[in-house]
This record gives sequence, C-alpha cells and structure tokens, in this order.
Amino acid sequence: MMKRILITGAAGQLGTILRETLKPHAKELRLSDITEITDLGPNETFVQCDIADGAAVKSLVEGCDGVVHLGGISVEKNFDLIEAANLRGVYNLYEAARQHGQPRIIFASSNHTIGYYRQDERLKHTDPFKPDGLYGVSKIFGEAVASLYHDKFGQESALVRIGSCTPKPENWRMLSTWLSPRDFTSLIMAAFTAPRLGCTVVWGQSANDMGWWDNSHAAFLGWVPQDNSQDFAEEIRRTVPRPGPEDSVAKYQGGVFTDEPIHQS
Ligand code: NAI
Ligand code: 15L
Repeated sequence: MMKRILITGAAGQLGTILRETLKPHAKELRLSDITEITDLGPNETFVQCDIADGAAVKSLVEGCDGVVHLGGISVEKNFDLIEAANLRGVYNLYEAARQHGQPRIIFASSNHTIGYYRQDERLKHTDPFKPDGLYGVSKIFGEAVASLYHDKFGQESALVRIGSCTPKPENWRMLSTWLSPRDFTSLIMAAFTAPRLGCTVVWGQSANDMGWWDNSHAAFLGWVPQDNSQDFAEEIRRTVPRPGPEDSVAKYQGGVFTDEPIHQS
C-alpha cells in the first residue's frame, strides 16, 4: 500500500475513473485540478492548482510517493493553452519532483505523438514520432522532459502512450486503441511497484487482437493486460457504421485528430 498518490487532472474523465480504482492502493489520494472537486471520499484530499503555476506545483508534490499526471489539455487546442498546461505544466511537475524526493511519475502521454502513422503500420516504441497536432507535440515535449530528468537526475517515469481509455470501446478505431480502466490501473500499479522503472515508454492498450503497438520491450514491468476489445467487436459491427477506407478515422492511427486545423489563439 502506498502512502500518498497524487493525481493531477483528477476532475477529468480518467481522473474520475482512477479515483475509484486506485483507492485501495494508497492510504491517501491527493487529488488536484484547476477545477474544484467537492465530493471527496474518506481517503481523498483536494488541492486546487493550475499546473502552469510552478510554486503551487512545488508544494503539491511534497509528501507524495507517486504521481499520476493527467492534468492538462487533452485535445487539440491553440498553442497558448497547450503551452501553459502541457509545456509549463510538465516542466513544473518534473522540477517539483526533483526537489521532493523524486516520486515515480506516470505521465499520460498519447497516441497522438504518432497519430500520422497509417493504421496498416505496426509500431515499436523506438519508431520516430509523427504527431498529428500541437497536442501531440506537447506530449512529445513531456516525454522529452521525462527522459532528460531521468538521465540527469535519475527520475523514474512511465510514459504511457494511451490509446483510448473508456469503460468500453465505442467505435471501429477503438478496437485497436482501447485501454480498459482495469488495465490502466494495473499498469499504473506495476509501474509504481516494479523493482526498476527507469524511463519507460508503454503503449497504453489492452490485449486487443487488433492492436497496432508492440509492448515487448516493457515486459520487465510484469504488466499483463487482461481485457480485449474483441469482446465488443460484434456489438460495434452491429451498432456503429463502418467508416470508409479514406476517412481519417480509418486511415490514420490518430483518427480524426489528423483533420484538425492549427487553432489560432
Ligand atoms: P480531461 O480533459 O477529461 O481531463 C484533464 C483534466 O486536466 C481536466 O479536469 C482539466 O480541468 C485539468 N486541467 C486542464 N488544464 C489544467 C491546468 N492548467 N492545471 C490543472 N489542471 C488542468 O482528459 P482525460 O480524458 O481525463 O485525460 C487525462 C490525461 O490523459 C490527459 O493528459 C490526456 O491528454 C491523456 N490522455 C487521455 C486519453 C483518453 O483516452 N482519455 C488518451 C490519451 C491521453
Ligand atoms: C487522446 O489523447 C485524448 O485525450 C482522448 O480524448 C481521446 O481522443 C484519445 O486520445 C483517442 O485518440 O481516442
């Protein structure tokens, strides 16, 4: 059992799920978000914080023995928004961790770091980035900061390139990209408890028959995903119209993010 896990972005979609699933794994969940959370459970505390504020992030991280970093912009937006939350935010977090005992960090990276690969390509974690927008670029920046703080200071991180984490897969693309909340939770705990974590990229995907990404390099973490989108394939075939082969959602791994413009401030 861990003493105190910090979840940034705890008011968001994944934060709300992980508050429940991580509850048994820590004496305290320290929740943080720019948006207030009021429905706190018995082992939860809340600190309202804009992660672009370096001083606030410094005190946020103090006393935590693990960080799940979800906070920030989670879709394509203009550069000013992305710069504050995803560039400054991740730098602030790694600086704060450096000054407060280097708790392991689970960084919620994204498939949009590689979104312009085609869906008929199979990727290793060492393949070059192909971001599909500024959001994807910001996650590459986050991965680079994690790598720097590992090599310079020994900070350990899991860089989880999440596909699509929802209670169940919702469309044809998610038959490849789905990460079940149960598998994300077991991945987080494997990364917190493995004897060595280093700075390891992990594709955030369940054991999907139709997956695109090779996680064999991360087997040493002992994480074995249990869920498979195939269990929902029949339901999706029946209820969701199949996109045409030239639609971005069927062509590129990043799906519709490749259709986004560069948003202006
Ligand atoms: P979300 O948008 O629902 O939650 C993000 C949270 O961050 C929100 O509650 C928001 O208020 C907070 N936030 C935004 N700016 C902030 C700031 N300046 N300071 C503090 N908090 C701030 O996103 P979701 O879906 O929960 O995703 C969580 C993380 O996982 C994000 O970093 C996202 O990029 C990443 N991710 C999620 C995927 C998914 O399938 N849900 C897939 C790939 C990556
Ligand atoms: C992401 O990075 C987003 O945060 C999430 O909202 C989904 O769009 C997901 O990727 C996806 O590609 O399905």
